[in-house]
Amino acid sequence: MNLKKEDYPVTVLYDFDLGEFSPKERSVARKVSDLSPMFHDKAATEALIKQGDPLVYEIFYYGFKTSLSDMALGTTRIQPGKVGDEYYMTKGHFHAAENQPEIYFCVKGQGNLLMQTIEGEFLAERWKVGTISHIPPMWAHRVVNTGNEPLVFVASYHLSAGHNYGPIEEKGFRKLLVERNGKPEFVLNEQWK
Ligand code: S6P
Ligand code: ZN
Repeated sequence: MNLKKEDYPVTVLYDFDLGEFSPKERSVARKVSDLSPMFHDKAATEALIKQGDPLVYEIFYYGFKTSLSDMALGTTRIQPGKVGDEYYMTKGHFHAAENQPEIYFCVKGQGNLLMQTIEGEFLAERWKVGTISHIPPMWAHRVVNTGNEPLVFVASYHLSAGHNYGPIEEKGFRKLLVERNGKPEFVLNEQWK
């Protein structure tokens, strides 16, 4: 076997307080403006963007690419907050490769994992620290932070899974998670038809 540099094992350290890997590899930050098609209250979205466009979440990830594999590890840290009455959340996506699953592991905070098929079958899992969810192929996935502290989760997936954001940008998930009387509540998303 002719080993290349990328074929050697890699070990990283996960910082539970920060919700980040060390050393850091790549990171992506998403602000309210990056999610403007997603939040249902367009006036509240515009107002927040004008007030400084706050950070909603960051993604840190390692693509452990070798000559034969592309297993990846990501961690996502969603800030607490709302746009209007709707809690901060990830954009949500299908995988571009239709046979690709994913595992999510909640390590900080609380919230919900929303999942949906292209036909519109909808499922939500309540999350607390320690919850591990398997997302089968063909299910779109989004995480919503309903708590008062950052929600952090670790994801394991293949880089070649890719992302397909189109259907979610267009009409979202069937249900929205909004605050009613100080508590999270699901309401029907009128954009979903
Ligand atoms: C990748 C995996 C996560 C998300 C991340 C942000 O398959 O599901 O790393 O990319 O949580 O979510 P989104 O919807 O903005 O990509
Ligand atoms: Zn994914």
